[in-house]
Amino acid sequence: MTKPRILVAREVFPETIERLSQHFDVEANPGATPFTRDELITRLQGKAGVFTTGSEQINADVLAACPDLKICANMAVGYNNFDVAAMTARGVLATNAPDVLTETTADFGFALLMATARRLTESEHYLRAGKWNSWSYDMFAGSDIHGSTMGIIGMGRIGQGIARRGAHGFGMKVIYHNRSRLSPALEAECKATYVAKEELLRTADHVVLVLPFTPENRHTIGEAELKLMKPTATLVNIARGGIVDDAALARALAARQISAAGLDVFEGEPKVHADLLALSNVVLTPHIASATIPTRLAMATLAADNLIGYLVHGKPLTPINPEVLAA
Ligand code: 8YV
Repeated sequence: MTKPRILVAREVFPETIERLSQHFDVEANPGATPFTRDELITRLQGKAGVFTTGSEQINADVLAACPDLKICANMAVGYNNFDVAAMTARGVLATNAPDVLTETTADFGFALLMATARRLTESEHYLRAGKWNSWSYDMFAGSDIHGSTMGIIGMGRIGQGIARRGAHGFGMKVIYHNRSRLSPALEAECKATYVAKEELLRTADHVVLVLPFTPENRHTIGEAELKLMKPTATLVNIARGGIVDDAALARALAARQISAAGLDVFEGEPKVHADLLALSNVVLTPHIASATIPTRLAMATLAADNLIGYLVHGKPLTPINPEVLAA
């Protein structure tokens, strides 16, 4: 029996390719760069499935040009690179990779918060540049984590992980804003209090963004929201580029309207706004919140198992549009 043909759009672990090759005729991206849109379409001809990352845009045009495609399996929990409505309309299944990255990503959110509040990278650059000559009472004085108020916008699994770390590990007061309130039991477990977005922005010492990107969430934090924040506050974005208006943030940081920011995601990444690059009160990392080897392997394995689950057994593990299965 001939095996179904699939495309792996980005370089991944050899063991993931091996796992997929047991069931499929696999074409893998041989290089480290993403395919262009046209290249992706060319390589998807005759393919029943594609293993994607956040780099591949799967929209109505791509789907129309790839009539053999039955499933797109994202190696990411976020799936704003998928036009899910267009996929559902064409009967193409979409899957993501939730849960396996929750704790690793929450660890990183906390690391970025601490690095930002305690000016870790700025002070390291100073030391490496040979500028450290003596002690001074306010040298790189930052803001406290313990005992402070953390405001989390987006209280899904990762937001809850950050809340637990803050409340249980650092004695922080945790407030949150989300589309819907958590159950009383979950609120108690996370020691988190639901508040309106404006109240969160006005009262939090540290604002952490962990919400998914949707067109409605674009610029959740812009000029008006930054004006509400305390001048001593820090802002951390581990969600998606576009949730923050990066140009407005750069202006607010330059004017010390807020104290500092920690950003793992950017509008138009991998490009980063030149005004952010020029500032010292911002910690910048290249979208690495889920980047530990065990977690990235678990994400790749889940994406692979979704392809195997659907194309071989008719049962994907984590479908985004399960209505395709019922059709
Ligand atoms: C991925 C992510 O590394 O899971 C997500 O949503 O943002 C990251 O963990 C990235 O999207 C590559 O797929």
